[in-house]
Amino acid sequence: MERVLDNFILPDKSLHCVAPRRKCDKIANRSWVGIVYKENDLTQPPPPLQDHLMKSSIFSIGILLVCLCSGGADAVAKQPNILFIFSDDHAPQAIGAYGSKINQTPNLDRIAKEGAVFRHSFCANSICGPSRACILTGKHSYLNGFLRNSDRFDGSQTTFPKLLQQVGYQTAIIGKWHLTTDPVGFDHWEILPGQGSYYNPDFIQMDRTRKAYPGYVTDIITDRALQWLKEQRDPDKPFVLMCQHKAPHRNWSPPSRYFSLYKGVDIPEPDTLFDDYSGRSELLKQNEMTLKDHFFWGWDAKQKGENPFPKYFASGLANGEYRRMNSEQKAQWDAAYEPENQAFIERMKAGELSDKDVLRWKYQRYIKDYLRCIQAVDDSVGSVLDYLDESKLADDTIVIYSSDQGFYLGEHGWYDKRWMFEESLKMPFLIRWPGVVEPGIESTAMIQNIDYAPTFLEVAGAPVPEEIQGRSLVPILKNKGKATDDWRDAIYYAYYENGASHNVPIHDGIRTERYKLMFFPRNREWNLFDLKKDPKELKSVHQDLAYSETFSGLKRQYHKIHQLYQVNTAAIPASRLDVPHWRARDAAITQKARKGNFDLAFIGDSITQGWEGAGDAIWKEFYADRHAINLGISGDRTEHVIWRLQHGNLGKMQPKVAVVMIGTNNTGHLQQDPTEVAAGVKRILDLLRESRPDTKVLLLGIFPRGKNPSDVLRKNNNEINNEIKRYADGKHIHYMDIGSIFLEADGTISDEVMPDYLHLSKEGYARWAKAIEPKLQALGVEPSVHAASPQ
Ligand code: SGN
Ligand code: CA
Repeated sequence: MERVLDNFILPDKSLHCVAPRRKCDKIANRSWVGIVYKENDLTQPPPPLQDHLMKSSIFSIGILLVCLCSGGADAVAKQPNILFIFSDDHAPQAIGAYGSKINQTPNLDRIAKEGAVFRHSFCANSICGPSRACILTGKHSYLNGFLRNSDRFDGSQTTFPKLLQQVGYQTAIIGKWHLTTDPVGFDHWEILPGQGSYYNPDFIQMDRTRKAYPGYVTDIITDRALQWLKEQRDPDKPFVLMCQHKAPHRNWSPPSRYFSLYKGVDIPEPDTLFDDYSGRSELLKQNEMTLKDHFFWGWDAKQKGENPFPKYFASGLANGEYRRMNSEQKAQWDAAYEPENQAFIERMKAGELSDKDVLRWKYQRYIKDYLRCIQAVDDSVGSVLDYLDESKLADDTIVIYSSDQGFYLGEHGWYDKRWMFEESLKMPFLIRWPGVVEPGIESTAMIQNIDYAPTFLEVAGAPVPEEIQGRSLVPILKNKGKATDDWRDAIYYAYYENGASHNVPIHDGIRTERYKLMFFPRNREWNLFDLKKDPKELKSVHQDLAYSETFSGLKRQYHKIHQLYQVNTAAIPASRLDVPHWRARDAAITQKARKGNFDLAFIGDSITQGWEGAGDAIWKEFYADRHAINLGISGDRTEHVIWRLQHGNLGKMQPKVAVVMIGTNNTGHLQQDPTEVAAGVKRILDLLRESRPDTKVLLLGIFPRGKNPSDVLRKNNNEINNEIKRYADGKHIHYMDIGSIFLEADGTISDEVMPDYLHLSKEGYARWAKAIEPKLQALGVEPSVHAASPQ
C-alpha cells in the first residue's frame, strides 16, 4: 500500500506569493521588458487590493515608458498573441487527442500534435460561471467571489485581460461569457446573453444593444472572431482573443450539416451507464441528473408534444431551440429527427423496449447530439487555425483549447457535471506555442484553470500579482511538459451550489496523482478513491482499514491546502435550502422580519431557536412585550447566518440591539479551526455593520459545551471566544462571555442546565436572560413592563 506523504509540496511557495522567487526573478530578467521587479517578501502579508492595483498601474506606466524609450515596437513584437478557444462542457473523453473512443476531432488533435496535451488538467469548480471567473482571476472561487452560476462577477477585481492591456495587448472576447456583469478589461466584446441560444442567437454589443444573427451559434462565433482578427485587430499590438463557444452545452442542439452524423451507428456506452450509486456517499442517490429519471421529453430527447411516457421521461421542458428556428431550419430538423422519434414512440407503444433499452435509446440520442455539436466546434478550430496560417500569424500566436469543465457522457448514468468525479473534474487543455512547446508533448503535470492567468501574464511579460493563486505553466511548457520539482502534487476543488439544478450537494476535496478525497458538509461525510485500483470511482475506501493511514494523510493534506488557499467555509455564505425544515423556517422568520418593527433580534443556531422551545416561558417573561424576534435556526453554522443576512433575513427592521451567538456547530460538525470560525463571526459582524449601521451588536461568547472542561469541543469554543472577543469596539460591538453561568464550581456542566451538554434547559435560558439584561438596557432596549422582568 502506498503511503501518502505528509510533507507534500505546496502548490505555491507561500500563502501570499504564488510566484516562487525563481519565477519572479525570471520575469524580472526578461531584458526586453527591462524592468526589475521588487522581489516578493514572503514574510509579509499580502497587500490590500488597492495597493496592488496601484502597484499594477505603476508597473504599467513603467512598462509603457520602457517600451517608448527603447523603440518599444521591437520589444512589444516579442510578446506572442494568445488565441484562447474555449467551449462549454466539452469533456476530454470526447477529443481524439485524449483518446476518445466515441468521436474524431481532427482539428483539435492538430493543436495537440503541433503542441502539447495536458492529461491531468482540472477545474477548480465544475460549473460554468465559476470556472470562467477562476480563469480570469487566477483565483479559486472563494477568493474571486463567483461561487455559483447565480452570482455576479465583480469586474472591478484584477483579471488577466486588464493586466495584459497594461502591457500593450489588445484584448477581445467573443461568444459565451456567462458572468452576469459586463466584461471589463476588453477592448472589444460581443457576448451571448446568459447561456445564449444555439439557433439564431442574440449577442449583446458593447453599447448594451442586442443584435440577432441568423444561423448556428458556433458558426456565428467563429465568423465574428475571424472578422475581428481580420478587420478590428490592431496589427501593431499583440492580441489576446477569447473565442468562447456555447456548444456543446445542454440542450446539445447540433447544426443541420451534422444531423446525419452517426446515423445508424451505435456509439459505445460507458461501463458505468447503469451505476447504482452504491459504495459511495449516500448523497449520490439524490442526484437529479440521470439519463434514466431526469431526461426531458422535449428539451433533451427532442421529442415534440405531450410526453406520453412519464414513467421514462421528465415532462415540462419543451425544446426551446426548435421554437427559435425559422421555417427552413424547422423543416430540416423535422426531416432529421421526426422519423426516428416516431419509430421510437411506436416501439414504446408496442411494448418492445425494456427499461434498459429505453435508457440506451436516451444515451444514443444524448451522445449523438452532443458529439454533433462538438463536430462544429472542431470545424471552428479548423477555420481559425487555417486563418492563422493564411495570415502568417501562426508562428507568433499561442493557441489554446479548453472548456469550462468536463462532462458526464453517460458515465455514472449522468449528463451534466458538478460532482468531483474524474469526468467533470477534468478539463481539456491543448496548447500550441511554436518555437517554445515542442510538438507532440504529453504532460501529466497537475494543472488547473487558476493557472491560465499567470501563464498568460508570464508569456506577455506582465507582472504576476501576488494575490493570484495559480502558477504559470511556462516552466512546464519549456520543460517538455514535465512538472518542475517544486510543482504541486495535489489540486483543490470546491463546488458551492446547493439545492440548485441537479441537486448536487456542496462538496470539496483534493486530488493527488493517485487518490481523490472528497468531503460533503451536508452530511459531513468523506469519500476516498484509489484512482489506480478504481479509476471509475465506484467504491469509496474511506472506511477500509487498509487505507486508514492513507486516509489520515490525505485529510492532513486537505486541511493544509485549505490553509494554503485561504479557503474558509465558515466565511463562505451557504444556504441549507435542501433541508425542508430549514427552508420553511428561513422563509417564516424572514417574513416576520419584513412585517414587524423589532428592537431586539436574537441571531444564531438551535440554542437561539430554543427560545421557542425550552426557553419559551422565559422568553415570554423577558421579551414578549419588547419587540423581540428570534432568528435562530437549528443546525446553523456561521456560513448559514452569513447567507441569511445576505438574503433578506433581517427584513426591513433596524433593531436597537442584535444578540449574536453562533459557531458551536462549526465546532460540533467540523471541529473547525477556531481562527476560521472567528473569521465567519467577523463576517457576520461586518454584514450587520454594513446593513444596519445603527444597530448595536451584543456578541456573546459561544456557550460552553460537553460535560467536562476537558471536552475537546468546549476547548474549541473557548479558542473561538479568545479570537472573537477582540472584535468588540465598545461602540457598535459589545462582547460578553457569560459561559461561566452555566458551569458548576468544578467547571462541569450539570444536566439541569444543559440536558445534552449543549442545549439549554428552562433554567439555562433563565440564567442567559438574567445575565444579559443589564447590558441590553444599557444598549438602549426599553425595559419590560412585565412585572416579573428584572429592572
Ligand atoms: C442549465 C442547464 C443545466 C446546467 C446548467 C449549468 N439546464 O441550467 O443542465 O447544469 O445550465 O450549466 S438547461 O435546462 O438550461 O439546459 S453551465 O455550463 O452554464 O454551468
Ligand atoms: Ca459549462
